[in-house]
Amino acid sequence: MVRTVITFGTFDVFHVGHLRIIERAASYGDRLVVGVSADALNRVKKNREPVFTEGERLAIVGALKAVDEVFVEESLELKRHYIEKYSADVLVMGDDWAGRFDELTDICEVVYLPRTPAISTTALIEKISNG
Ligand code: C2G
Repeated sequence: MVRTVITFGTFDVFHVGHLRIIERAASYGDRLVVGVSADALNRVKKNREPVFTEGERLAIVGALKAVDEVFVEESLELKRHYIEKYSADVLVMGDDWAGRFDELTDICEVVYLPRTPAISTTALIEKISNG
């Protein structure tokens, strides 16, 4: 039996914290599916335009060795639907979301992994714009 892992994120201005969570997520199974937030979802969630478009973010995440399949995550409320659609056995999320998806434990395992310290898209945008 193939064990499928699913994870979600915006993955804007792709950095090593993103890479590490994707690689750790992949280690929980045989196949990793990643939901990449739509531009519209990102506007609602973070109140800003992503630096890279959803097409670009999908291409970057989809090219990673650890990733088998990518799709556009249209809404935060559709996790159950995506887990069923991709037959995921495990949902992996960063611990900034700890506890938020526990209601899904009736259909899959839910794992929260610690974030990589001291790096974020927001900090990178600030660093780049301040020169
Ligand atoms: N991450 C991490 N370490 C960092 C930064 C991010 O481990 N230093 C993880 C986050 O915890 C998340 C993933 O990388 O699991 C993607 O991060 P974001 O792009 O910030 O994702 P977010 O906007 O939180 O989207 O449905 C849930 C959302 O789509 C998650």
